[in-house]
Amino acid sequence: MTLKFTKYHGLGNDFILIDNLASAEPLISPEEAVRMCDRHFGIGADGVIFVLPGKNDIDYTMRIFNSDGSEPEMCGNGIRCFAQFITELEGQETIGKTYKIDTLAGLICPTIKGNGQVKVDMGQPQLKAVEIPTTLTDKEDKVINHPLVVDGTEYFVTCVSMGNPHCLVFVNDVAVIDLPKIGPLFEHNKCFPQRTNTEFIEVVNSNYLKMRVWERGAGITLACGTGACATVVAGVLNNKCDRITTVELPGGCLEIEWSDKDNHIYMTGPATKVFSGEIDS
Ligand code: ZDP
Repeated sequence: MTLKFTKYHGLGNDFILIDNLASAEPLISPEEAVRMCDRHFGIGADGVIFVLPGKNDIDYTMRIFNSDGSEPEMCGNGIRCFAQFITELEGQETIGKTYKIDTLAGLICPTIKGNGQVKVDMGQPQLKAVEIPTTLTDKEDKVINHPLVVDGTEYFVTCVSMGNPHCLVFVNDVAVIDLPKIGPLFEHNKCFPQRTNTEFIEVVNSNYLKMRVWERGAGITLACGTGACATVVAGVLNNKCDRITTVELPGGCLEIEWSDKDNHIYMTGPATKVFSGEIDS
């Protein structure tokens, strides 16, 4: 079968987008997604994203496979790429238009801002241990600045779910963190039954944070949208940043707002088309 695809990236977090509107199930299997994401034997990407039909008043449904074939609930950079790809499929880019997208993390609403920028209502963060999920504390309790020993070092972690799990760690200098070594030890730590994304964060000032990420199912990536949102939530909970803060990732910056009016998180950043093509699958 020949499959049409389009490559997009959000700050270097790159995805293969598939027009899957003719079917309610992804056109390819997780195993095929792993092959397509391979940077030597495939197209190369951090994940594959499917544009599926919506139900009732929902415009579209988004599903994602990570580069290891696992399926995350949500993807922040991915949904910006998704929104920009929809404008391409629809044949017009309406600035100010908001889409209702169904995800495994619930309803997520991106708005087209023009110049490739997309602002996304990412919904509310979940903070209870059972919602992350983590066994670090009692089910109903929050995990804020909680000790966790990994590889003999004691870290203080805050846990936030943006639909997908995040473990946030404030450090003095993100540059010295040995991500390939400790990232997997956080991801597969037994206190995270669904594994976890892990972000290391340096406070530059109260409205500017630097972050590096080890993603569940994808490893080191240049950016993580849900991770940037979770970073600002953790920063506010630990009195380290304002509710409106810039998060600098290796691939560039995202503007994040945790609104005190509706408790929703708003993320603004770019989605950039790279190329489109066809692959024999
Ligand atoms: O939760 C997970 O398994 C993540 N790897 C999903 C992808 C998250 C992403 N980097 C983002 O921007 O939120 C795409």
